[in-house]
Amino acid sequence: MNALPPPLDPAALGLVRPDAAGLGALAAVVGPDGVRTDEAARAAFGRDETEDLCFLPDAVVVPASTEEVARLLALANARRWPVVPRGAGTGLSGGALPVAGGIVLSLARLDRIRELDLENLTVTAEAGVVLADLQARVAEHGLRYPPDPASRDSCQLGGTLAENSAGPRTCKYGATRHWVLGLEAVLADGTRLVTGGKNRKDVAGYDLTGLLVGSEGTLAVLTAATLRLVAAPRTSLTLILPFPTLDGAAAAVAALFRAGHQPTACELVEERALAAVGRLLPLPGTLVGRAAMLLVELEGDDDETLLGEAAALEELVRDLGGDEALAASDPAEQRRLWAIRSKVGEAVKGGSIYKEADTVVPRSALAELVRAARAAAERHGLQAVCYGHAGDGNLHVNLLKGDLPAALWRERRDAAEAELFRAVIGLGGSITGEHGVGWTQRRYLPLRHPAAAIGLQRELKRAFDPRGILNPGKIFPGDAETAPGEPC
Ligand code: 2HG
Ligand code: ZN
Repeated sequence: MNALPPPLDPAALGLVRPDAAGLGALAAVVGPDGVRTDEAARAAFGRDETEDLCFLPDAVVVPASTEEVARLLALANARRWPVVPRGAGTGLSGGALPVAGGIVLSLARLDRIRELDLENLTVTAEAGVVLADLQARVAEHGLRYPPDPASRDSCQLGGTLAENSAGPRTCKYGATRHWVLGLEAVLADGTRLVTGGKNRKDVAGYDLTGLLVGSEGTLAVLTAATLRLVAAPRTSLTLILPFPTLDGAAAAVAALFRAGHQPTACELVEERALAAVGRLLPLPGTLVGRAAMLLVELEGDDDETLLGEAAALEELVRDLGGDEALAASDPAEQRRLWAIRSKVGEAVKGGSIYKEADTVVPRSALAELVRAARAAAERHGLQAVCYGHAGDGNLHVNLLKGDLPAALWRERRDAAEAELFRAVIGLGGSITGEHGVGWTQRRYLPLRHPAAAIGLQRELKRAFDPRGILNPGKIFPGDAETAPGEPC
């Protein structure tokens, strides 16, 4: 069994960790190969993509059907075991970390695309389907499922539903929630729940589908979803727009939407992020030493229209002090330009322990957000590196540890991050745009919501999960931690 105490004491939450007899009862539900308690599995499922955090679960359980999910939740609820639903573990706010021990429930075996309905333009798929596989399957029919987080090649549909995942295309299409017509879910006590369906409109009662999407595994286990599809555009053009000033880049973001452009993506990389990515791959000369760049993706059905739109955009950018654009419509060349944006995370985080703040502000406050991030970091002797989805006002701010001793890093990190989030709220923003509150942002929830709104959300949690077995310790602040995460 676990040598380390879990950081949240399950007993304080009214929960119990499964003992050997309990694990035997689980095996009776999912079969002996559906339960893993070996060190390797516990270590692998004890971490996700969130910084350097790791918390060992007591067991990893891998059911093969919704029926098995229902039976194992009924058992866990009766015995008050913590249950942490998990997709591929690509989350960035610790949503899938078993912080109170207990069971990690992997949905990986629920991996069927149940139906592609070409009449209604919907697809119904199970939680364990890898997002890129779903996208490829609908693309065979000239269709698109628009949500496209950076983790598309490994993340599972269920994780994207639980986190209401977003990514670069959100400025045109909206996040995952906009594309979900219905859900199949299992409640904490094992009750199966079906919400919505294939109707494009349905205002009968509260919107449970909308509530469950983005509930971070705390209200129910999502096992399948019916999703809306659209026709895929036939052609695209990628533009890189270098700027000598941050304010110029920020002004261009506001101006291009005001002028009626509707890019599929509008991404920003500021100078420190550019410098970091320049250490990983060769940057085009025009980007070296620039204060910022925008990456804009235009999509449509004919090249001529896109070229006309690109020319208008370039003129607008020049008026705001921007430099000459780089453009690509050839897929290989487009991938090369996109790499300058998509490799930033790897470049920034590769060299240092870090803390990521997933900030979002109204688009008009983008430049102020970057300045606030830099100021908060510098006041505490740290460096902030910013990049992300400028079209949504959503920037990922990475605070870097560098070679600071661990204790000093933790102290400075916490102070700088709190200061940053206070500034973000002052700008009318929020404490997370797309990565979720999870474990790492929960202490900041009271900055974002008044007590009455948090109280109401806690009541919802109690209504869905009266014993609090589902993903304990997530979203809500205030549960006592007994220890920090341990390396494992
Ligand atoms: C992105 O926008 C993703 O690239 C990941 O949201 C952000 O680097 C990250 O952590
Ligand atoms: Zn992002």
